[in-house]
Order: sequence, then C-alpha cells, then structure tokens
Amino acid sequence: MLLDNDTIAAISTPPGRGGIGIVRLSGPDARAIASSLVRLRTPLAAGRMRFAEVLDEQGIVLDQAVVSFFASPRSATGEDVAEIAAHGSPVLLAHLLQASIAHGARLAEPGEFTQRAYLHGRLDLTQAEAVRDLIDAQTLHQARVAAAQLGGSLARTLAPIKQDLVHLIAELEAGVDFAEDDLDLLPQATIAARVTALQASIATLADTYRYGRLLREGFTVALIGQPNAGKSSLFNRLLGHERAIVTAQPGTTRDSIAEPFSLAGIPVRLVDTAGLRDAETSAADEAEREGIRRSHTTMAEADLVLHVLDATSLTLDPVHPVLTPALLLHEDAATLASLAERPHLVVLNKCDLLASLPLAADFRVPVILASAHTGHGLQVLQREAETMLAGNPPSGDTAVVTSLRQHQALAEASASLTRAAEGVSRALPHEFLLLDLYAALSALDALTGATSAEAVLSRIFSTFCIGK
Ligand SMILES: Nc1nc2c(ncn2[C@@H]2O[C@H](COP(=O)(O)OP(=O)(O)O)[C@@H](O)[C@H]2O)c(=O)[nH]1
Ligand SMILES: [Mg+2]
Repeated sequence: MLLDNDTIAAISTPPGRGGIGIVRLSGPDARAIASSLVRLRTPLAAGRMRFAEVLDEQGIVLDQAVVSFFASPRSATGEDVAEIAAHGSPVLLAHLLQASIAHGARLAEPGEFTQRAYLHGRLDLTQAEAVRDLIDAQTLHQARVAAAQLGGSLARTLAPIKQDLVHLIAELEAGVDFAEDDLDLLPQATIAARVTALQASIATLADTYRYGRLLREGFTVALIGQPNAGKSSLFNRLLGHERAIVTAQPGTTRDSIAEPFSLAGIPVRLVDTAGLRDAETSAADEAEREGIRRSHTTMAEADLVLHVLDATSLTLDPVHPVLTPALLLHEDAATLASLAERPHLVVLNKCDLLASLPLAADFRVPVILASAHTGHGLQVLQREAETMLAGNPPSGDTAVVTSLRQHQALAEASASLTRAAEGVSRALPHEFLLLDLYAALSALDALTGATSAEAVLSRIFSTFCIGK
C-alpha cells in the first residue's frame, strides 16, 4: 500500500445541524490550511486548542471556533492533524470543507483517516476494524468489546502465539540452513507437540467468533406457543412497554412483530408471533391462518425459540411435576418435538395463577417458571437465553474475534498447521514443514496486518550464535 502524501479533509461530525460540527484535516499541510481558514490570536501549537474566528472569502467573521492541532507522529493518524470545531451548521461546515479544498486539501475517502492511522502504524488491522465496530455499536456491551479490541486485545492475545511460531520456524530454519553444523535437529515429537500447542491456542481464539459474530450481528429470539399462552404479554414485559396488543381473546396477534432488545448487552430481535394453533381444526380466520404460517417461518429462522406454555392448562402434579407429551395440548407436544434439536427454552407462563409453585428442578425437561403479570422468572429467562445464545461470554480483556475476516485468517493459520502436523507425522524434511509454518505465520500476520519476516530473521540471528 502506498502512503499518500497529500492532505485530506472531511466533516467528521454526522450530517445535519448540531451544537458542534468538526472539520478534520490530516496530512503535511493540515496546520497551514487550518490556519488560513480562520483568524487565530496565537499560532497553532502541538497538543493545544486555540480560539479562532471562522472567516468567509472576504475575511468577514462567520463563526467562532476552537482549533486543535496534533503534530506528527503523535496524532490519531500519525500525520499532522488539525480539527476545527465550529458550530454545527451544515452551511458553515460545507464552507470550511470547500475552503480547505481550495487551499489544497483533498476530500477524504470513507475511512481514510483510520486507514492512514493503520498505514502509519498507529493501529493494526484489528484495531482499525474495532473503530468501525465501536461506531456501529448499538449496545454498551458491544462498545466495550470493540473498545477492548481497539485497545489491542486481539493483537495482545496473538502476540505470544506468533512468538512461539516464529521461534519454531527459526529453530527449524537454523537446522535446515546449517545442517552440516553440529546444531541438533529438533526431535520430531517436540515439533509435533509444539505445532499441536499452537493449534490449540488458535482454536481457542477462533472459537470466540461464535460469540463475537452474534455480538456484532445480533440474534433473533422468537416467542412461540398456543394462542393465549401469554406470548404478547411476555413480549411487552421483556421490552418494558406495551408494544403488542394483549387480550383475553385467543388469536389476537395476527402478524409477527419484531422489536430490538438488548439481552445482557447482546442485540436481539425479539419476535412475537401469532401462535401455533392448529389452523385446520380451530376457529382461525384467514388472517390468523396467515399469521400461523408466519409463526412457523419465524420459528424456523430464530436463533432461539421461547416456547411459551400456559401453566394453568397443564395438569401438573404438584409433588413431581413432569412435562410429558400427554400433559400437553396436541400442538404444544408437536412444537416441543420439532424443537428438540434446536436451541429453545420452555417457559411455563401464568405461574401466578397456580395454587402452589412447583420447582423448576422437578420437571423432566428443563422449564422456566414465569409470569408475565408479576415478572416472576424473567431474570432467569434472560440469563438462560443469554447462555443459550452466547455460551459463556469471554470475560474481561479476553480477545473476541468479531469479523469474518479475522476468523478466516485464523482458520487459514490452523489449516496450515494441520498440514505441518501431517508433515511431521510423515517425517517429511523440515523444508516442507517450514512452507506450512510460514503460511500459518502469514495468515496470522494478515490478521493484524503486520509482517514477521524480519522477526524471523532477527530471531534466527539473535538466538543462534552462528558465528559466521
Ligand atoms: N394471570 C396471568 N395472566 C396472563 C399472564 N400472561 C398473559 N396473561 C393473560 O392471558 C391472556 C392472553 O395473553 P396474550 O399475551 O395476549 O397471549 P398470546 O395470545 O400468547 O399473545 C391475556 O388476558 C393476558 O392478560 C400471566 O403471566 N399471568
Ligand atoms: Mg399475542
């Protein structure tokens, strides 16, 4: 990638009117261009903010602004950066941008400030992706994970793995290049063990993608069950407002309704459905039949199904409650059977109407005892749903793989290591193993955008005193 040597400019605040609007410049002429757009009382200085008056072409004052200047390399992009924070008027900001261009700046491409930060080594690729994730975050938890990655969590997790790989390569290289010397060749078993250890570390990191992807893209959680089981009531209760219509009349909900919802910081599309009453035999009209058909589609597409049952419709033995097909209505038994292989939770709603509350642990299939009216069991429901969806979320500063690109790089590294392991077991010459190990290294390099060729060389020459 070539480093552009020009100065770029853009309006960095969102379009529209606002209290403050910022025009940002990055490049060798950032300071000069910014200074020519405004009247400053004292010249711009690195790391300082200056009060300034924004001028039009005739030198008439348009606005008052604050101009910050950051000198290369200690700036966001690694270049000279100037930011003019004026009032957030679209015409004023457009004027500042046009004037910047008239003074020699070029309109920045989307993401170009971050790209320059990467090209100047201020960010690695995973951090650049984290900038995008942070801006796109819809929940605070998403923002936290993006911020950890922006802070270099992924690169930090990767560093020791890469170091081990570089070390192995260096030792094999030394053995290959200087085979005639009395450097011991690594025993096959040692090589095999080290390749396996590398693979395990990479697999652990790659596995976080399940969580990372869902964290980025979110899930669909569908409420399914008989009409009047209380799906819409649970839907409203979970959302915290009366979104869906609730009546005592079965078949009230005709269409599927989806609402965004945050489940422990994970973005979720919560879908309320018409329910699954048997359209052929029941009093369902045409609209409800269509609603039922859509419920089936929603159920098939959901990442998690909440199967809602009306607890009062079951004949529960209070001492040993079981949930057997015999106790369920025909449709519920069929739904439960069809959900067997899919992530789902059985929610026994309307528990407030039961004479005595059975213990969830006494049921033969896992159930959650809940009440949309009192809110009973809803915390358990949310916790269980979260576990079903995300597994156990990685804690603290643990790196989370959040993009397909990152995951593919790890998969590539892993595949190369598998080939290397096969090579070891077939006692192939080290030249062949090295090809696969280098491929693994370059996949890991692609992940952060670093290159390790030099690291390998310096490792070889520093660890082994060849003396020639
Ligand atoms: N006592 C009690 N009634 C409930 C509960 N949840 C729902 N209901 C009532 O059951 C009826 C049907 O509820 P609704 O949410 O429309 O069910 P849906 O058809 O599954 O969407 C309404 O009269 C609700 O007030 C609950 O937890 N306890
Ligand atoms: Mg409903």
